[in-house]
Amino acid sequence: MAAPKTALLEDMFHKMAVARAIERVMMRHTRDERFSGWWHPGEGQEAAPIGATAALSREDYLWYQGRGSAWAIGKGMDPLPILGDLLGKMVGATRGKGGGVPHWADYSLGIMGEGATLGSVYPLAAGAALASQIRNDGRVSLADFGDGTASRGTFHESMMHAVAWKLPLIYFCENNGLLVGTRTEQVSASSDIAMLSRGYGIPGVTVDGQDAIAVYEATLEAVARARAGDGPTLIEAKVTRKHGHYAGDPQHYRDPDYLKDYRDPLDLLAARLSGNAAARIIEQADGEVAAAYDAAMAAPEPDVSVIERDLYHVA
Ligand SMILES: Cc1ncc(C[n+]2csc(CCOP(=O)(O)OP(=O)(O)O)c2C)c(N)n1
Repeated sequence: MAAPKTALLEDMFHKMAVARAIERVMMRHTRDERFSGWWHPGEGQEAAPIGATAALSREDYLWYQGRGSAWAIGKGMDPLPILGDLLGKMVGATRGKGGGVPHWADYSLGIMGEGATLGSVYPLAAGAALASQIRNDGRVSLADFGDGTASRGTFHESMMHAVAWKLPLIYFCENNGLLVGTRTEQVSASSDIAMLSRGYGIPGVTVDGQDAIAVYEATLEAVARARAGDGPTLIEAKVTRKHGHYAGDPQHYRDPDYLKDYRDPLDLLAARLSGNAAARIIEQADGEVAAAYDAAMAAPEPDVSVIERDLYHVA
């Protein structure tokens, strides 16, 4: 496979730096007791979403699970609608209805929303993949989930049909080894999620989830397979959850030295950029996020006009 071009590497790095800056804003905002919602930190896990979404086209469908903001950033969302939702403002992607939890969606970018009820992403993504297959529109669906969520029945139920019908679908697991404070091997027959693919006869790919380029290349192959009509791929990105399950989590369940082998995904990608590109991009990203935060803070609260928007109704 040809090495990714400089413009792509810089774009991925920029998106990772934006997601990282949002992390800092949200951690600070939570510490200052100004945040009424729940922030599930994604720091350290940015390479997996950014590498994976770089391999998707704008039209492809994404369902994400909701740690950090990098899936939405990777798929093309700006920081303002993200922060706007977290802060419960009209400028948010759902006009503040997320109210502090990540429910960003933008159908024009293929961002179909978060699977906050864990395991909901699989049948939704499989349904969209089935629609794409019927319409023959060439779109691929990606369902992002955590290792804990691989144990949901919906994983297997959707997989049965997705494999039988060769749906253009990617099962993308971010395996950080933890579900809240429980280690995966305490509650699951296997902590290697990729091997679940064996029962279904599809490729199960394990990739270094700290390395955005490795994730990008693995996802490109899965996308090509899906578009060619060869069906689903299961990708398992091994990642590190740097912080607690939620901002403020005291993490009594972890050894104090759990980060001794930590490799930061931004550092790994920065090493592939030339000159002062990394420093320049970080400064730019920090400025963009600071401006978006100020704009979101200054924006109006949702008013009653949004109450009935985005709801289904039967006429
Ligand atoms: C059906 C359902 N059960 C429980 C929860 C509460 N919950 C939120 S995140 C989480 C842990 C998920 O672990 P994992 O899938 O490994 O993702 P991670 O948090 O590690 O990114 C749980 C149990 C939920 N949101 N939905």
